Amino acid sequence: DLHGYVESTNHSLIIGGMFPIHSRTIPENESILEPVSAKCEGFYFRGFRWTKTMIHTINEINQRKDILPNITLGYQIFDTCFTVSKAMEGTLSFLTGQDENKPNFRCSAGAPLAGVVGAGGSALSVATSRLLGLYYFPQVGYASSCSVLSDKYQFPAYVRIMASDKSQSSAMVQLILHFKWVWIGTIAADDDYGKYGIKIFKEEIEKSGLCIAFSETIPKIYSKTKMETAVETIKNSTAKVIVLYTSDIDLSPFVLEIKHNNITDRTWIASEAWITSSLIAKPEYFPFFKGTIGFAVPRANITGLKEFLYDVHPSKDPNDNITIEFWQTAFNCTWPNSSVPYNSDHRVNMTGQENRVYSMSDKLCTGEEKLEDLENTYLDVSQLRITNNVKNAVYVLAYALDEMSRCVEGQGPYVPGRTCAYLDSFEPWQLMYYLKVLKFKTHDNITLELDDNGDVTGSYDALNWQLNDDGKIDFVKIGKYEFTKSGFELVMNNNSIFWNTETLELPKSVCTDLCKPGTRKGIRQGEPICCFDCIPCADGHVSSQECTRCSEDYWSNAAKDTCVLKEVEFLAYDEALGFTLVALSIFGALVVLAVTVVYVIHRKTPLAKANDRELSFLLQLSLIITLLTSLLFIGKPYNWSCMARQVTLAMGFSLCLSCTLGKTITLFLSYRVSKSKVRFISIRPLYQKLIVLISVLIETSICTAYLVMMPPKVYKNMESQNIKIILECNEGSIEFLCSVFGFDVFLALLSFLTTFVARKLPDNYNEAKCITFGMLVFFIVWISFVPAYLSTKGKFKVAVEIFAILASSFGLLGCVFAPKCYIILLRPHRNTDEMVGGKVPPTDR
Ligand code: TCR
Repeated sequence: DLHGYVESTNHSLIIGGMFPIHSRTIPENESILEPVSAKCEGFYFRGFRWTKTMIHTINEINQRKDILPNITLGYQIFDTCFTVSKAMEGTLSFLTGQDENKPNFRCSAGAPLAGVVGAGGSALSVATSRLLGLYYFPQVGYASSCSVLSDKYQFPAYVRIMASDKSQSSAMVQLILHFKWVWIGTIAADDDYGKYGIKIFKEEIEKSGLCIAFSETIPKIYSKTKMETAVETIKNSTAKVIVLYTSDIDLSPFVLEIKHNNITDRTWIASEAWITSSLIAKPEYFPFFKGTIGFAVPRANITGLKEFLYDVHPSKDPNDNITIEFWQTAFNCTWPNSSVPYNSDHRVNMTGQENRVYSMSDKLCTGEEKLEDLENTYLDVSQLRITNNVKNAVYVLAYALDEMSRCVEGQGPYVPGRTCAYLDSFEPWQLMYYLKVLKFKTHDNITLELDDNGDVTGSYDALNWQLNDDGKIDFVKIGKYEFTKSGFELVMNNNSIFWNTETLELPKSVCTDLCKPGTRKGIRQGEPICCFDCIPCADGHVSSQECTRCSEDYWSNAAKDTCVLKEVEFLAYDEALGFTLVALSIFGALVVLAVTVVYVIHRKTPLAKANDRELSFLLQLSLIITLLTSLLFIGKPYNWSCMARQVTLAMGFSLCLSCTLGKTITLFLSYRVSKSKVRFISIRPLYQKLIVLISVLIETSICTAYLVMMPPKVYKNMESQNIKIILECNEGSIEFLCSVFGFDVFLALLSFLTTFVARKLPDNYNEAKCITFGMLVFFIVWISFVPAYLSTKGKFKVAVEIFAILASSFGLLGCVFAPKCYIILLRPHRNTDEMVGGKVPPTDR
């Protein structure tokens, strides 16, 4: 009852084969009373071509004189109908030997069975090789690529002319990385091929940091709801790139579903089993599958195969039902008087979709139909890929047998005794030995060698679906995936790729677009890493992908995409505040100069001479110094200006205050003297100057120590304000600063106290009162300076200090010199000796 081919008469060895000549079994509806072998339907031209190729290869080997010269090979081929159950049936038939129940494979079809080629799909190979493996029965796969078949512990007798899907899955990931897609959907057939293929693919994807958008399976047995959920998922997903790991047979109902739902905007990544399949690569599906990319095993040409394939006709053998069915299906007619059922599709009952029924025809076949007019996969020898594997698989067995036949007794492989096995009496496990170490040159001159797992190394062509001028689909080679010295490598030729996008440009497949500059990825709880929110960077951080802090002198701009130099802040000459302060201080200095001029002109007058003229000049000089030091505070600070400003200020003040002290001491002493009724006492001006000299010396030494030991420096203040660098002076040592100005305060206090006591002293043009008042102004200004200074920031700090300097200087100027100038210039009558000496109380008192 098994479909298949047997050709064994007079042959001394048989090679078994298992091929999917049909693509499914017919579901049995009636209640089954006894087990029957399922019937098959859906003629699979590709599988038929493979079958024929095996026969062709065996014929070829039989004709060759160089391998197995004294032996003719026969074959026994079963149709697996692409189902596990049929494949198992076939395997059992191999093992039992025709109709026997107990395994007796040495007698099958009249000659012993040497090995089996096949079973096509992985699920079938897995099942059959478990059985064959029990007997260590050599099995050579030609299409099964599932990774588990590499496991020699589970499948000891299985070798294959096909790389494991591990390579294909890595190739796909490389391809995805190459095109920078990150968000990938996967669809797998519900069998070992699909599930293991996608499993490895997923592992590789995750290793590369990419994400899987969804994983769906295509049911083996048509189920409307399952199909619809899968299609719905695709529709709802943003993944534009979808990996489809399935054989073409399983894929075809799904393709109809895609067409039905008009899904045209996806780029499909095809697995090896359907990338060149004419079941899928039909022009009518092109709108949905254009631009598909996938990997196929390298193509080959097989000489003579074309002619052999054309040499098929039902009239040659009336019992060859398969050929009759082929003819009926290919030409859409019915062969007269044959029992072969006309090609049918029992799935219609399940799907209920009438449009999937094959159009039946009552036309009778004439036998005159021309194969040449036929466009059929079976006859298409332009894409011989798996077909070439079939040829090589047969050769593997033949070469292994050939090697075995050349064994020399005593040098054989089997220990002990280094014996040989012989073609007419070997055990299957003995042939396994030769299979494992086999190395030979194929018909197209490629050295074929099986690795430790019984696999061949994976090399693939990357193909792309494009429409050619005849309206057919071309499989254009756009690259290759090969094993090189540096490991596996994907080489792509991007220019020749046709993309399934409106612009014909590379599609994008992302969950969320990359974050714009100035933002960073924010994880979404519970979602894959490729889906994220974009969160703006914090101030002072910029990003292209990750937020990074700007380096020291830089700060982020408003868009947070670049670091810009921080604004440098200091009190500049050319801004209003700075300019006003400069003007004020210069004005003050000019006023002091004017006072000096007045003093010089009137130097002979008693008032100018009173209380030491030189001291007055010194005082004026010191005021000029203090007023002008404010200039040092304005403008960009440098190390030198930082050092100069405090020191000059302190020196200026110490000079100023020591002069005042010099004056007040005189007043104080004269007051004491006046109390003791001694009216005239003149302190020698020398002492006054000595006081000044000593004070200035002390101050100088403190300042020198300060500058030498802990000088003030420029300091970039970045803490107080983020977006600005405040250039300021770091005072170096607070202790020193305090002592420098502390000395000034000490002098000020001294002069205040002395004048305070002497303020009642009659006259001297109220000098004592004026100085007291001046000192008060001085104190008030500097006392209020402290909180004001501490509560301001940046350049205003400096401004506050300058205000204090100017205010105190103007205060002193106003209190000490204004009244005197007033008298000198406007009341010259009071500028007389009597008045100055204080001998006579002033009239206006
Ligand atoms: N490996 C698949 C079956 C398969 C196939 C094919 C079937 C491959 N290539 C071409 C039909 C046509 C690759 C498996 O199941 O392992």
